[in-house]
Amino acid sequence: MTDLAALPAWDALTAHAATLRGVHLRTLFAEDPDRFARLSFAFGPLLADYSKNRITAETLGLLSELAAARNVESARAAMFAGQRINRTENRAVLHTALRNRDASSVQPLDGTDVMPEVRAVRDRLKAFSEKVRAGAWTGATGAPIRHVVNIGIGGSHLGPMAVAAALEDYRRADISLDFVSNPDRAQIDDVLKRLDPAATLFIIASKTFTTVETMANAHLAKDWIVARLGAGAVPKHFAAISTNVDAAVTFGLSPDAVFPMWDWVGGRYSVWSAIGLPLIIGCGYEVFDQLLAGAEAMDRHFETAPLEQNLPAILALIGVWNIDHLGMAATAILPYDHRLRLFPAHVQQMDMESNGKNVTMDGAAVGAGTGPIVFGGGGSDSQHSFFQSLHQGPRIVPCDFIIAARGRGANDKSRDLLMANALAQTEALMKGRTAAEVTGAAADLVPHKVFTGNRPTTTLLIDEVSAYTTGMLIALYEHKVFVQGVIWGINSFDQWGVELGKELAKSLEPAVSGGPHMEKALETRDSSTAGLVAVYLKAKETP
Ligand code: G6Q
Repeated sequence: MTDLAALPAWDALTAHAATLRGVHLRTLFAEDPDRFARLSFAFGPLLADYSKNRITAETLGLLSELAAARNVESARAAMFAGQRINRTENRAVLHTALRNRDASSVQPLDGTDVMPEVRAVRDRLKAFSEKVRAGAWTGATGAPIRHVVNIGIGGSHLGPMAVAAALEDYRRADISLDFVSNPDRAQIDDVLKRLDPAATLFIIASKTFTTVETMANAHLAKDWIVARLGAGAVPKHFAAISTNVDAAVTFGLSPDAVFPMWDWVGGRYSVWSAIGLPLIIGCGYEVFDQLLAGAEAMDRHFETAPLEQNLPAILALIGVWNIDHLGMAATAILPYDHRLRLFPAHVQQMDMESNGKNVTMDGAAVGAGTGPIVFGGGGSDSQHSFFQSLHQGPRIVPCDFIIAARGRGANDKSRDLLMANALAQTEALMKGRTAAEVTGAAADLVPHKVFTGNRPTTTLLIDEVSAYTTGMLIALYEHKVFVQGVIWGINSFDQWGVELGKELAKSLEPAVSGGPHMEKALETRDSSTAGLVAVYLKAKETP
């Protein structure tokens, strides 16, 4: 693979960035009254305004040349065709098949169509969730299910949890939904003390069914059921989603309540699979289907639109420009909508786990900044905490503002307040405030009240937070991350950093538990790690 720096398009972008360095966004807006119209994009219920980025028509032209030089279109085709583009794990990447709702569509993988299996699992999810919702799948005592607890972590947790928050207005009020991920038993204990065991269904969500945090919580939940309802109750109070169906059955689950997933779905891309079961029970299959429909619409757009009119590609290329040519290493995701408050955590995992890499597919150094540091939070709350740094900090952080024009339910003044605040922030970050514009301040205070502005933002305005727009938004970010990975030449679909954590924790466990193998487990450890283990062992003995 050609080095990025050796590409004429990369050089041209570097030179172009130098010419734009002294140009303020205020000037770009003043010079072009049509800037918003030219640099925004409407797609169904979503409008993306990227005009408040430090770009011109020339920037977008050069970025298109970069995309052509990196063969983004053929990489996109390879993903949709089910090629094994996750080369380090020799896997295809087919989360798009999971939201393919066209009854006649075919998704070949190594010569076999995966769609019949996908449809069969959807049918099973629908039937199972309907039984639970109708009270036909009961607990062991015959009580209807009134509490669902998802036990998972990472990709088996963040996606469904973020979507559950987004779809709160669709959820049945008489079935509570909790998400447990932390092996600190304080979390599961806090949840369990509110629940009636006879009416509780646990969903063990684990692609591998070996993740230690998830398995520890699954065993705590099982012990809790067994202690209260007896061992025979387990099959009625547990469901599971895994590629490791045998392990789930061995755990004690009824085969009817085990739903498969496939190695061609990455954890962070799996909310569309059976991992969506808590959502389906909470909201009903039709709502889940609308989530898939929104994502499917984004897929068709991404798959077919030329890159210059392709929203995920445009946002991806602007991101590369900000990171690599303007030197902005982070990005903030700021939903001004309570329902989307967990969206930043999901995007954070999706982006940082996918593109937080420094070698190309060929194992060479990327030679550029890759995936940004992603953080964020609900816009209104964040405005009263870390926004100070976004406005006046020395590091410029491009921000995505996400706003819904309507609330589902109450369309009162609160919506206007959200909108006014979000737009005011994007305006302030763009314009800043010069010393001459500071009024009524003593001279020594003026520098404190000056804002440089020229800070890039993108605004995503949706009509409302529906299942459909939630699906669209998530798929938009997934494809954006994909395009960026292609530009950097990295594999966005492995996660060796996560695997490392899993391995290391396993090797340290004998040391921290102070068992007979402690000394062996500490033999090769550095003095800091060994020292901390020693202090820990002493502290845990102290009453
Ligand atoms: C996601 C990652 C990671 C994974 C968790 C849970 O893409 O691979 O976050 O989802 O480690 O893994 P299991 O689902 O196998 O328990």
